[in-house]
Amino acid sequence: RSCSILGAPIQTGASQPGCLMGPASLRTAGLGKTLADLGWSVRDLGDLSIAPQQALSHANAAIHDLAETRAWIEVLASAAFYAARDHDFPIFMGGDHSMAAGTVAGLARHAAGQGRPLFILWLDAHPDLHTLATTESGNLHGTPVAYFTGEPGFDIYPPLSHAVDPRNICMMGIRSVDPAEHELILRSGIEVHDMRAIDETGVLPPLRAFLERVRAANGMLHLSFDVDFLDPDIAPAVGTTVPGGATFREAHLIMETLCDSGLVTSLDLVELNPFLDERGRTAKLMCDLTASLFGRRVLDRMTRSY
Ligand code: DIR
Ligand code: MN
Ligand code: MN
Ligand code: MN
Repeated sequence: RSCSILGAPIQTGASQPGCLMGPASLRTAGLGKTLADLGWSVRDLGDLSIAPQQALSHANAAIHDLAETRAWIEVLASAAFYAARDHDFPIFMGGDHSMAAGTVAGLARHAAGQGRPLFILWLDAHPDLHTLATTESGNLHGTPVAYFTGEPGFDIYPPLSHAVDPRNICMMGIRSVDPAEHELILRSGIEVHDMRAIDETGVLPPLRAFLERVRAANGMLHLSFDVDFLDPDIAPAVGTTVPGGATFREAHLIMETLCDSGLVTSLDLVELNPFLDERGRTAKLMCDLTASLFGRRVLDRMTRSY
């Protein structure tokens, strides 16, 4: 089977610079070779870029870098559509999480063309459910889910050709939710398993139930993986760490179970900020988790010191 890796060095949606280096860091950690060693035919499509932008202003004065982020979303939506058309399994290397507004928009268009629904597994400390009106930080990485589910108030983002049904989204690892996001979760019907729920049940029961829904609907499944889903003790290289995240084994078990299901069709690896890392350990961990998703088994795992 073929996979592609595509870099999106976008950092304008984040609170601090550094995600720009995410794709280079994942390549340096050996993402392409890791997947090739697992038997995949890997195509590196290089990095996307945007042209210089004229500033855009918005009624919500907290918002920063709107023009650049909008341009990235537009470029990514098109690139994701073609990557999904041309490869069995596209991987999008971020870059901050605002890029998911683009990747998911493009993947939703591709899925609609296949006559299949798109499901999203969102692994994150945050639900990223702000609209442009509700974001208080002005960091647009807090907005992609509201955008791609078709919430109003995104007139300045690229027009969305196909919205994702909120009932087709499952979030795990959530532990930092702003009041406006909480309200939208309750209203939208997004399935949210916060860290307390995971403490109580473990990751498998909710994950298996969601995968059954995807299978029953013959859905395509996109995994959007924010580094801050993981506990900061094992993954420090992210600008918005939140204590109490997923453990090493919880994260690998999710990837292994997703691999067994055969249902995942695309992946975002986002929010890696190598400037905050300790000798590349977070990049290596993200590579190893991707390896579990792509078929590496515990007994095959190479010895690596974190
Ligand atoms: C917060 C943090 N909800 C915001 N969001 C983050 O800025 O809107 N998302 N860090 O990944
Ligand atoms: Mn395809
Ligand atoms: Mn996020
Ligand atoms: Mn997050």
